[in-house]
Amino acid sequence: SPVNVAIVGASGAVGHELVKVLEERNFPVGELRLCATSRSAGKVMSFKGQSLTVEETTPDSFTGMQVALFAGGSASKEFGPAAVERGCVVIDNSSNFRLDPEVPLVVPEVNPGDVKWHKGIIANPNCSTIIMVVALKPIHDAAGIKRVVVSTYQAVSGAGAEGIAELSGQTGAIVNGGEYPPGKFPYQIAFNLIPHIDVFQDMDYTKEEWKMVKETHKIMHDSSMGITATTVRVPVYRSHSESVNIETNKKLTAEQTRTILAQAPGIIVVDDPREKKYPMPLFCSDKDEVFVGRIREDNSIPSGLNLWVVGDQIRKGAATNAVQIAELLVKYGCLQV
Ligand code: 2RA
Repeated sequence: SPVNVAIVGASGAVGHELVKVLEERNFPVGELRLCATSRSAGKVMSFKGQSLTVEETTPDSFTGMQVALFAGGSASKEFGPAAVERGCVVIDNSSNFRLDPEVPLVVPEVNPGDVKWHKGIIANPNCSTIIMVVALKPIHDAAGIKRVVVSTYQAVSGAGAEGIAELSGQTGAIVNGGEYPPGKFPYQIAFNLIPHIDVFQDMDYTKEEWKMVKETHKIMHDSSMGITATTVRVPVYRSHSESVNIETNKKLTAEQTRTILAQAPGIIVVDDPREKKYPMPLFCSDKDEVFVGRIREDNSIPSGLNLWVVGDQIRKGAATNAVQIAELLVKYGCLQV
């Protein structure tokens, strides 16, 4: 039976993608209500050929809705409880509730069963975490992961539509001998890399780096896994890439790893170095899957692997994962009728 869905933050980059993914995956939407701040109210968006006007979010936006998809920011703190009180299941893409022990943190390919114990709110993990754990899970199941060393190459759209505007405006200005001061990023991002995403925290790691550690532990139900991350912003429009070094308990050959990953849900292996085939952000954007290539044994340790993992962070890293969680709620009969 059809499900009434509210999207909060509908007019932003993730909001647009949520609408698109609901349509593409043919989610059984009954009524779709698009909500945002007063600044974006009145904008018109389209869903399945229908024009829908964005309204300002109020507690009553959730009356009669069964699922509320929150695109990000502080809105879920402000309106999440009101949505839950009105019988909605909240799927929240912000970091507000991710580490709350009362809130499941779900990647459907990894821990789908966790949606079943929700108490009204389900959190969608951080984009770089989602992309990594989809690739880690089948390896963990097959060989047990002891330790992960990850370095990310994160696209500017991870910082929203303004990140894209800054990269394109700055690139154009610099190529033409002009200037374009940094705004969204701490330094010039055109023709540069910035090893700094989100704020610095404990031990001089950034919040983005801690998210990759703590969220992975929660999603994988294994806080003994050693994880260390360096997260870097790169001048790419869309799709995050990650160099992932893995130490396993049981030795896996590159060939075994390739087979395991190729059979795993949500993964496409692109790994034929002789034919110059490996995943790249340019070719992984607008796709729902996580792409893995450059699969190699790391023979500096008894059982080590290197992977290159790429995923569209607005799709699988945000909107697609959220819609997949909604699909699980339908499948498990977790929604109020
Ligand atoms: C980024 N991970 O790429 C963030 C977005 N949530 O900036």
